[in-house]
Amino acid sequence: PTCEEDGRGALVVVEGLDRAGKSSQCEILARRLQEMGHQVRYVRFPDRSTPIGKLIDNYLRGQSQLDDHSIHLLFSANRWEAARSIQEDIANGVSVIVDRYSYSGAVYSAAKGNSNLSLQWAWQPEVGLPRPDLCLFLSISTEEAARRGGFGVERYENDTMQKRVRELFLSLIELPHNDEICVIDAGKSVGEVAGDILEPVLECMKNVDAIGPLRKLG
Ligand code: NYM
Ligand code: MG
Repeated sequence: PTCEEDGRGALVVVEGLDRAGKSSQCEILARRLQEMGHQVRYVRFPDRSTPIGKLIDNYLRGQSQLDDHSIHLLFSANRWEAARSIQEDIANGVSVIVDRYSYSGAVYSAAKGNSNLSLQWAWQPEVGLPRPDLCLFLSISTEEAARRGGFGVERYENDTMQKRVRELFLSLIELPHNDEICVIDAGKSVGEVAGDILEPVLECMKNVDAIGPLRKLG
């Protein structure tokens, strides 16, 4: 039995630093919602499986060099190529859980020390994409993130970058118009964080029909 036979699904985004536990939490969340009878799809960005995603994957693994603006626009294009199917799922009553979205897109590019990409410039290609009904920001200190395992080998996985990313995330989520952002203390245990996430997500899924149709990012 599904609970949203007449209504639309919810668009729920999970954001945060590398090693905040986003992917584990998205998997737990999607499974729990399915067990409760909801229709759910789990999507992650970058989606490395598409032709654009392969360019991104090569870049992140250091196999290619790209201009900062170019790679930024590829990350955004990777979301745009998925936008229609997300919209369709939502309209058909399927809730979509998204692992990283526009906030990561803007913040990581603007955090690059050697580029001059402003947060404002970096946000522009996101305008018009499906707007999340809820964004969960998994908040973790850079020290705790570092304790969870050594840095990976990909670009951006270093201390300086992570510190800047955290600051920019915090400046974004403090903007007054971003009322759909919910900050979660991701320093707790996996089980505790999963519990803390479930509540606002269920609340959001209950309320989406009052929100009306899926909105667009402005
Ligand atoms: N990243 C991710 C960006 O720089 N821009 C984006 O738009 C997105 C979605 O990719 N360090 C960065 C953040 C991560 C890296 O993501 C790979 P993941 O979730 O570690 O696979
Ligand atoms: Mg990562």
